Amino acid sequence: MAESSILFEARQGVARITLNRPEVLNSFNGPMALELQRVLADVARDDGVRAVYLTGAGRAFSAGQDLAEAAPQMGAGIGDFAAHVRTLYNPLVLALRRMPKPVVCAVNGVAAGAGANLALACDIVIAAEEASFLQAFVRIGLVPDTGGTWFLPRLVGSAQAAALALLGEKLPAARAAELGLIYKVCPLAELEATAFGAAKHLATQPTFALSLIKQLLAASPHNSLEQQLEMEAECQGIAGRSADYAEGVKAFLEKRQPTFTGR
Ligand code: T3D
Repeated sequence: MAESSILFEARQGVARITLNRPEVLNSFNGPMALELQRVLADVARDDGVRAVYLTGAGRAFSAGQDLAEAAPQMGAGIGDFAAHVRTLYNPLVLALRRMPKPVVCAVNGVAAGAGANLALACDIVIAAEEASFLQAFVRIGLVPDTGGTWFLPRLVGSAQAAALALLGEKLPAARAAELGLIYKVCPLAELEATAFGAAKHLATQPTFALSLIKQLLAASPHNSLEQQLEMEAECQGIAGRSADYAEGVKAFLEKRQPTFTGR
């Protein structure tokens, strides 16, 4: 039986998701995108999972859309790219952004096209020094999708975003970190320990508060200062009633480490 294009396992409170079509650099065909949508939906609902770890098998993170599937000259190709993007990629971006727990992305190699932008949709992106980011779309006559035109200006400012999207040059991971596109880089040999370690740590933290922090950060670019202050007050009201807050304060006063349950 063919191996699944998405590998999944949950342990120590972390859902480990691996893009698994290494022979085509983990590029996405339809079934793979739909399978990732299904796994993300399951993970979002599973209270036993308190952090998500996303990476790629082999030497790449993901080369984006499988161009053999998309090519018009090969069979039917993809008739309606707009519908294709709406049904396959947009739900993936929204699932990652709305995930009520942190998502750590370990970029193990090249991340191109939709693959690059899926990484940028994650909360914390750690890349191997050997990895790179490539807005490959323009090289084949397409526009950035999968949230690229939303994430890039917000992460690196409009001047860098324009150059990345229009030139389609390969951006080495170290430069991506310098620009603020990603959190940090580390040697490939340390990527698993660093990024999975971060996910394991997050899985022990106050998941409910982490989810509220994600909501606050997501709302921030659209809010005035007054609106954001109000939203912070509202979220603090909710967080202040959580079991994890009670435990956090109790542990502090008792001079011990807290045991958060995510509630
Ligand atoms: O609805 C829609 O379809 C529109 C949505 C679009 C979303 C998008 O993501 S558009 C952008 C699609 N992606 C690309 O244009 C990137 C294409 N790939 C590359 O530019 C290069 O492969 C890389 C820069 C990513 C890596 O280069 P390199 O030299 O390390 O590897 P390679 O030799 O080019 O690739 C290795 C193999 O993977 C090769 O196959 P082979 O020769 O060993 O049999 C290559 O054909 C295959 N591969 C790489 N990328 C893709 C791919 N096969 C299918 N689709 C790919 N995207």
